[in-house]
Amino acid sequence: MTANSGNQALSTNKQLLDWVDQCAKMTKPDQIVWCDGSEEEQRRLTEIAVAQGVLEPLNQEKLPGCYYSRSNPNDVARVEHLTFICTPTKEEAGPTNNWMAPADAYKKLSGLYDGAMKGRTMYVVPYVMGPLGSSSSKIGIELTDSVYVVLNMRIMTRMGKAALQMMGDGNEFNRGLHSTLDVNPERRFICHFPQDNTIWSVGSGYGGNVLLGKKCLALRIGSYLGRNEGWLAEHMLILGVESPEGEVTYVAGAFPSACGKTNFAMLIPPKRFHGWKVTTVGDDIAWMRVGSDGRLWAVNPEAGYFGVAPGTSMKSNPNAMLSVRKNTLFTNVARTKDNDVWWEGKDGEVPEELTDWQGRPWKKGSADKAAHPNSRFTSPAANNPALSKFWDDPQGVPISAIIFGGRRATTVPLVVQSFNWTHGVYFGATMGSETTAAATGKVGVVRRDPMAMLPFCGYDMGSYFQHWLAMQSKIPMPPKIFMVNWFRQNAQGKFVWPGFGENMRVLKWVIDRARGKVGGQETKIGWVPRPGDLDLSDMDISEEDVLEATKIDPVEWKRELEAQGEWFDSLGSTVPKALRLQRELLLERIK
Ligand code: GTP
Ligand code: SPV
Ligand code: MN
Repeated sequence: MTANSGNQALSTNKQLLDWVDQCAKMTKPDQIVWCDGSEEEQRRLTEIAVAQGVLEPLNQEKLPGCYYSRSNPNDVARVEHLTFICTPTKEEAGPTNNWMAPADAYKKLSGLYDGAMKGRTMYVVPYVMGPLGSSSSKIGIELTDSVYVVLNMRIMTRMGKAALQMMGDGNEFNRGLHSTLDVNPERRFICHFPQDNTIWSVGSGYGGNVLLGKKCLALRIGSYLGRNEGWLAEHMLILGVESPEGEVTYVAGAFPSACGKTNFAMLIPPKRFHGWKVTTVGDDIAWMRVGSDGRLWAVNPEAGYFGVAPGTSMKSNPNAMLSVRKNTLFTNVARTKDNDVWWEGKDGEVPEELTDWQGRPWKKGSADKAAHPNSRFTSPAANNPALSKFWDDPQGVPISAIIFGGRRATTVPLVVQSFNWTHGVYFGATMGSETTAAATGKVGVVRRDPMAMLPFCGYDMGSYFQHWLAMQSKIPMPPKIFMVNWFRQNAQGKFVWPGFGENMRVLKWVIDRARGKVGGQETKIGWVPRPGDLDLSDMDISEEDVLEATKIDPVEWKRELEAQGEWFDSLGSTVPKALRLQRELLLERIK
């Protein structure tokens, strides 16, 4: 590529031009290319990516418009230990985030950015998070030297001219700078400057580290903006449940990474629920604001799915399988002889021979996984057969229920409804996942992941809980809050609840409760379905497993509440008194 062969700036916004110029002076790219988001551009960039070996075409007959990418084996997931919140004080970032002083972070990363784009192209990627024309949406510009990032951002966000139009001459946009550098973990940092609406990412080329609109802007910076502006930026799926009569109820749900959001958002109800339909609004992130009608309204800031491939099959998630048949980028999955994709848990026979995610020959029966466990597909929302009519609606959808779900082998029952908003916030604040017998010596150790936001909250966790509590007074008609657990295990380590499509049975109770259509039974930890309330007909599950899945064991719960107290202690003095009081009340009840 020749020097100065870039294109004309697509904006006359002075602040934007100055900032791009500043970043170019520091990183010294050979050329600057402004992205317009057009199909022509996508074709051109795809050709460049193929020529560079960044993308490889897959079998175009089976998978039209699909390409394959392999990341550096040292760069296969988000790096929480290298992710920093750079607020003026450490207290603002709180005890659960890594912190660097802004001046130190800018200095350190400036050193790494110096000349980092020599011999490379700097792409200027304008994008909108949220529906175009929505007052909830936010604009970002990502400067990146990775054509892979550009092509992924084009699927995951509303990318191109529309963002520049929305921005006009304004100065309110997120400034994201990304350089892949030499993909060395020693020189990898993901730094957030909430006060400056700025993100600096170096040394990675993968997922949430580099698709800056996603976790960095929509959650870490988003949560900070949400607190200041009175809304919620959450790691939540959004789905609609449509009854045979056509009544639609919207539900948002927080589950930690790789704990089932995409699966739940695309759920296909079992035969028993003939006439019922679940539609997807979003599978990972929800931005929620109070509407003029007093309800909580949610938009999905994203435009695509960056979904976990392993475990995805026509049995577990048909809508995801149908979504990845065209115009999809696959990263770190395995490949078949005829250039199709494969991963553990995909339908059909395990192929005799594959090329694994590192490009090595792989044979059936090998102890190594052929696809990386965090291998992913990037596909446009428009591909999803279950896509909600309202997924792109500037107003969003009104949320009737919020579900918090951890991955708990013990203690937490299939479903519980909170007594009230504060108790519901308590559910979210204390959720987590348990290490299982698979990890020696650590059975039953719970890693808390409040609201599934532990790696994504851009400020102090106790203050975030306080923001959640304070939202109550702003929402005249708040959603009901539930806690679920699809992952309870029996003594043999087997999941007692079949999950996936069968989760519809729980979802049905949740929406009926939210609409006041069904009763419940009060227990010491919340409301649960009465015997018979949960529709278990035509289901392949033993009575014993149902009991195990729904059991509330006072001994386990006493231990749990004590552990929750230690969790709050670890978060320090900003944990709201109301949540500590909530714990004491629950402990009194359980004793
Ligand atoms: P991120 O994209 O990382 O935020 O993940 P996610 O929350 O969208 O998780 P996803 O839906 O991709 O699910 C990840 C894995 O969880 C799947 O491969 C399944 O193995 C498992 N899983 C999802 N739903 C269920 C369920 O209902 N029951 C059980 N037992 N496992 C599930
Ligand atoms: C998650 O880890 O929750 C993801 C994947 O959704 S990433 O975009 O890499 O954060
Ligand atoms: Mn996620």
